Amino acid sequence: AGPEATAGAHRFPPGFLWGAATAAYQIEGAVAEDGRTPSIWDTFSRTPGKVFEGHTGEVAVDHYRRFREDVRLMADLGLSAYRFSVSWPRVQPSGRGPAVQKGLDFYRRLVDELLAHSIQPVATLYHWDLPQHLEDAGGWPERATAERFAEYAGIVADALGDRVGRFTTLNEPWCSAFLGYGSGVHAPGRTDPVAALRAAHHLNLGHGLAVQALRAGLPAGAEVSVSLNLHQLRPLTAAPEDLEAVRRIDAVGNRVWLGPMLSGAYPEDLLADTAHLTDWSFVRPGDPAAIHQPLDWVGINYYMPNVVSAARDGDGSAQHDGHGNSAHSPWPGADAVAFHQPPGERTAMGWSVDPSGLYDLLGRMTRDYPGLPMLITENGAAYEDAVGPDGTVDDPARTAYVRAHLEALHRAIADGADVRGYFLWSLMDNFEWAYGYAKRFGAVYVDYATQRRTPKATARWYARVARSGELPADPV
Ligand code: PNW
Repeated sequence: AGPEATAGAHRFPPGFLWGAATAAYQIEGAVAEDGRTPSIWDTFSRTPGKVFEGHTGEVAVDHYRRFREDVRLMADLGLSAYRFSVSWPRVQPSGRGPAVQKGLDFYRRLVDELLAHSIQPVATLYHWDLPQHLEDAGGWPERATAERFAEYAGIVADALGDRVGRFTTLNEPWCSAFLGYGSGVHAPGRTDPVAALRAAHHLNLGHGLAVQALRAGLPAGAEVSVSLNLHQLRPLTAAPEDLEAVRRIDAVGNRVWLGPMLSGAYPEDLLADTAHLTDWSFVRPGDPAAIHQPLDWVGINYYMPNVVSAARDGDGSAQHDGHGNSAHSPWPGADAVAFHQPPGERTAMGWSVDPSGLYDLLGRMTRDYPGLPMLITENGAAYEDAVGPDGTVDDPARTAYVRAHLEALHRAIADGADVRGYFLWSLMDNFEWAYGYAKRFGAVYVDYATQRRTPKATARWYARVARSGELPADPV
């Protein structure tokens, strides 16, 4: 069929948000500027052996100083929305007590610049940069951290509520709890399954208390949500033991958040799977109700599906799940499970490229939580980019990845999923956590020696999509 046959075939709903996303520690740098104190990621990245080649976010992409240039790049990309995170230790350096106005002023200036370019801000309160002071007091395994988080949420609501219309509380609490306190591949690098489960509960509680603080402090009509990295799971075979492996990973990967946040209770099977580790007595009687707050939508971060089975002789277990190398599992209570790499295309992260996982995940969410709007708050891919002799960056694999996922998203919407926007991860190359600067997810290439920004071919393609509201008929 010619272009006539397909023109308009992939048109997105009116008002659909076309965005890109970043996170404070991955882009800002300026870690000791204007009263900011260290976060757990400053400490972790300065600890030898934790991050690739000892990279840190000390300079990152210098966004704290270059934000005006970066907002211009967003405008060139045709973005109608931008998702960023607020650095807790920048606005409340000790993790408690009064706010630092200079820190808040940075976000006020950033948001004003966005609004001047007609780009709608979406602010994430917590993208993994816990003030080190709070980790020293016990971190997320302690209840007090959830209470501190709600106070911080109130500060941000007061400071930005007059100009930011959409907030999310936590980014990917699964990573915070289970990579941070379970497998230890993320900050603070602890490897204690009970601490990880306690962290999960106090992240849930922090979310619920923060939603309440945001609602109390924000003008009517402000939208409040959370971003979850839900794991789209496939059994290796239809054998009952492989379906059981899927159930276990779904419990500790997905329903540990979806249950309390959206249904008001922890799943019984999760409590049973982890009963040999903890009796969950850290969950107090009023907690499920505190966590179960109405949300305006749910943010979904999707990169790849996971194929799992019961562990068989000779299988490694948690090493093969794409979550970094650790002898310690990020799946407490689901020990005898193996992760499998399906054949086929992979990104530079080794993550498989499979947009049908996004389609399936959105179908599941639509069935399980009818009427709940969703935003794709992250989706994207790392590839080995290089600046060509003519000064351009050609990244056809990334463009194909994004296009294929947008086609899957379009199909999910056509089949009834209420998805209101899509945020590409990431606006620009940045500090990719344990991988340092070695993995590039950006639509915009950053030369780290000079901080020079160069939009990749994907950026130009995405600008066409964002401006027209539809996928161009030509394949890439
Ligand atoms: C997300 N996993 O991280 C984060 O929200 C971003 O900050 C990050 O840069 C991006 O995805 C790319 O990695 C993840 O192990 C880190 O499944 C690890 C996993 C998932 C998401």
